[in-house]
Order: sequence, then structure tokens, then C-alpha cells
Amino acid sequence: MESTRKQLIEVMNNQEGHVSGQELSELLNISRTAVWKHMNDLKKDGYEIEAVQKKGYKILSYPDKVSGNTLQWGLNTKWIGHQLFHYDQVESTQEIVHQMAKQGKPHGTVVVADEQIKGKGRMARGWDSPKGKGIWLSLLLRPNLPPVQAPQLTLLAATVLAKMIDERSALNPQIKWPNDLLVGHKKVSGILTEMQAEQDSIQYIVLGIGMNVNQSEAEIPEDIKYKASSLKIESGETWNIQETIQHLLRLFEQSYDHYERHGFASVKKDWEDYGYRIGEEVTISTMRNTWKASLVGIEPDGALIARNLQGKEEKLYSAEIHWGEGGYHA
Ligand code: BT5
Repeated sequence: MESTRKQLIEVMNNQEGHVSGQELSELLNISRTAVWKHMNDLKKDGYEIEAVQKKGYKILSYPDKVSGNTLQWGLNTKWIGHQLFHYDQVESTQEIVHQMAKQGKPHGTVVVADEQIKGKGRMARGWDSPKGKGIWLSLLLRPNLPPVQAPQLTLLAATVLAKMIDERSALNPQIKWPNDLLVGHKKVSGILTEMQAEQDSIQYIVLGIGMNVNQSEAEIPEDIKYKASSLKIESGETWNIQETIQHLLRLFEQSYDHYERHGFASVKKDWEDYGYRIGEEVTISTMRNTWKASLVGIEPDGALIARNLQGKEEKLYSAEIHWGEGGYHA
């Protein structure tokens, strides 16, 4: 059923004008009544379909509504999203991908939801994921890497998100170590990387991406308004979520393939190009100390490099970074 529908859409897309019911029924080997039923289903799903007597059917527009079908259609990737699952509502896409990983689903499997009712942040924090307003997705990765290199994938994902926004808008995305994406000093996106590993090999990684896309200011929860924003708030425009997800997946595949072949150097460069407050003076606090320093960049193991006022460089694995006006304390 699902695949007939896919073929139907494919055939109509590959032809310039209208396609007759007769032609569709022959090509797909289904009755004309079945063709007619499929057309009605597509309309119900928000496809705008023109039916002209004696000429046949033509798709005028695709639905805005995200679905597995529309996401996979025209995705044109080598491995990412070949298995793609879309849900209206889930607790967390992370949990679903963990289950799928255990069932043996392949590298590149994607789970997308319109809404999460128990979206997860890091360290047991929550992630607000209102219906139809953002990108809430998790990727299953089975990298051939030692576990110590897993943080590189979070850094890679951050550069992909930044590039995607850069390519689709005039916004100026910045990456705040380790995993936040900021626009206008506010967080629009976060990454959650969870790993299942043995001592020296990664079994799988679930890489979760949350991106606030079309929330209005009123739709950002009161308690995080001072530090969170959406692409719509920042750009003044409503974004097409489906195209944005497709763009994101394509860029992810490109960057991942490049990283697999050539290593971390280009991820490091991209990250530092988009790095927030790189070269500027900030205040750093750890459990032991608070001091002034400037941010230099990142290390291959994901650590942040900071230089203190005496010129000494230090690697940080966990720290809070503060700055003066504008922006928030992380
Ligand atoms: C993150 O955590 O930034 C990782 C978020 C990952 C979410 C994705 S959505 C798809 C996948 N499925 C899931 O269940 N999760 C992943 P962290 O750095 O810990 O930030 C969480 C903190 O950001 C919260 O404690 C809030 O203060 C704030 N926050 C919550 N929801 C937010 C939102 N929608 N936008 C910006 N900030 C938010």
C-alpha cells in the first residue's frame, strides 16, 4: 500500500503534464478504482491534486505536513534516511532509536516526530518539543571509531546545523561549546549524543537533534525565554520544516562521509569558524576555580581549549562559561 502510493507520486512527478488514470493503473498494475482511492487518500494528507477530465491527474502542491513519504521523497542520499520513520507524537525519538538499534536497524536510520512529550536534554534535563514547531529527530549511527572519538560526532553535528542555517538564511549561526547552536545569542538548537559501547568499540550512537523552527515568541516557555529562540523569531519568516530536515540530512551525510575519509581536521576548522566567543575574553568556572580566559578552539577529543591571561592554555572537559552583556550564562 505504502509503496504503491510512493510509486504513484513518483510517476506523477516524473511527467510534465497530467497522467491519466488508465496509464497509472497500467504502470502500477492496480485497478482504476484503486488509483482513484489513492488520489483521495493523498488529498486527505494535504496533497493538492488536480483531476481534469480526459487528461488525468497532476500534483499541484505537496502538503506542509511532514510524513515519512514526503521526507523520503527527493531526499537523494546514499545511506542516511533510507530507513526513516515518522511519528505524530512520541515520548522521545531517542528512546525509539535505542530500541531500533537493539533490533539491528542499520546505520543511517532516522526517526522524526512532530511532537515529543518527554523530550530529553543532557543530564536528565528536558527538551521542549511542541507539535509541528520544530525538528525533533534522532539518527542511528554505527561508526567504526573508538569510543573516545564519539564527541567528534557531536561537534560534527553542530557544524552541520550551523551550515544548514547559513545556507538557508541570512542568519548568523554560532556554536557554543559543547553542543548548543545559537542565533542572536540565544539557543535555537541542541544536540544529545548517547552511546552504547564496549571497551574499545562503539556499538551504536543515537544522535538527537532538537531545533526550534517555527515557534512564535509566545510559544517559547516563559522560563527559558531569556535564552531560547527559534529560527522564525530570528528570521521573521516561517520555515518549511520538511525541506529543512531534508537539507539537514543531506548535509549530515556529506560531512560524515568527508570526516570518515579525511578525519577530524575539517570538522575542527568548521567548528572554530562558527565557534561562539572564540578569541574573546570570557569568564570560566569549574568546580574548583573561576578565572578569565579567551577561548581558543577545540581538541580532537572534544575538549575546549582556553588561554588564561598569563598565556597558558588549558583543556576543559566540563566548565561553565560566562560573559558580560548579551547572551546567557551556560
Ligand atoms: C540539549 O540539552 O540541548 C539537547 C537537546 C536534544 C533534543 C533532541 S530532540 C530529538 C531528540 N529526542 C530527545 O528526546 N532529545 C533529542 P541541554 O544542553 O541539556 O539543554 C537542555 C536545557 O535547555 C533545558 O534544561 C532548558 O533550560 C533548555 N531548553 C529546553 N527546551 C528547549 C528548547 N526547545 N529550546 C531551547 N532551550 C531549551
